[in-house]
Amino acid sequence: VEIEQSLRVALDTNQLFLVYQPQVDNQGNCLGAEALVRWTHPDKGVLSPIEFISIAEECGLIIELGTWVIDAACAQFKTWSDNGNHLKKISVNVSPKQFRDINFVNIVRDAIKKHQINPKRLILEITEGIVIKDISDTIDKMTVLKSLGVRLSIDDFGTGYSSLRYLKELPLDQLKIDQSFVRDIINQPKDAMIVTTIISIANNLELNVIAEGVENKEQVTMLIDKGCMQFQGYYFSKPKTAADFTQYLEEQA
Ligand code: G
Ligand code: G
Ligand code: MN
Ligand code: NA
Repeated sequence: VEIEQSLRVALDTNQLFLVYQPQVDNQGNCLGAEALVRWTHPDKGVLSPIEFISIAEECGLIIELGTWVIDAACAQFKTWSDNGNHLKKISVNVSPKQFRDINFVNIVRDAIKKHQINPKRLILEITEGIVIKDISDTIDKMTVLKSLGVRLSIDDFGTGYSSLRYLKELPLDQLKIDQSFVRDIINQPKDAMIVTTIISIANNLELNVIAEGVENKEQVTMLIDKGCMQFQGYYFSKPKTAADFTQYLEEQA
């Protein structure tokens, strides 16, 4: 309850901010960023979303928080574009409750319109938890979102209730290989085989595939060898503040 009240205050007084983790191609060139929320708590300092997203979900504040995240990420993307830093994409995380909110599509539409961003540059990262609730509702909502032009990615792919059926039925654009599979890809043949399989499913279904949690060169080499051409992880960069990300983009250009 205490954290719930302070989260309410956080939303009202701008204590949340976004950091941006680069997503890169096989040359290490920046393609885009994943926006990740942080909270500067007045007493506790900067909090990770692990410490407050599930609370926000339980108390219903996730709708407002998620709306703020989408708006702030679109605003920042627009600023980068206006300054000549043309990212191919900006990814935002969408929680299951947020996705199921009846206003979700309107919220996405409003942000795109307000910030005048090309909708195909916006990637919504959705977890598999969304899908299991009600597949036909999920298909319907995703279809409406796709009609706006935005792109849809399954985050943490392979860790939830992965059903191959939804790969067939949902209008997806991207699979994001969970970091738990990438971590031991060099030493664990089973992890390597799972990653190989995810990449080949993605490539065969003409879905984009990105590996997360990439921490070293050996992992990059192996992933490229398996046909994955997009990466995110500490090997390339930790999440950066907007100011640091801007500087990083200018150094890349
Ligand atoms: O940024 P970090 O790697 O600490 O994120 C921890 C977890 O919080 C990840 O699972 C990530 O998906 C989630 N997360 C980060 N930002 C957001 C956000 O804006 N909305 C939601 N729903 N989850 C987020
Ligand atoms: O669930 P999601 O993929 O949105 O979570 C992203 C989380 O992974 C963030 O908390 C981010 O800080 C973390 N992360 C990003 N890159 C790496 C990495 O290379 N190694 C590890 N261990 N965590 C990472
Ligand atoms: Mn994510
Ligand atoms: Na993920």
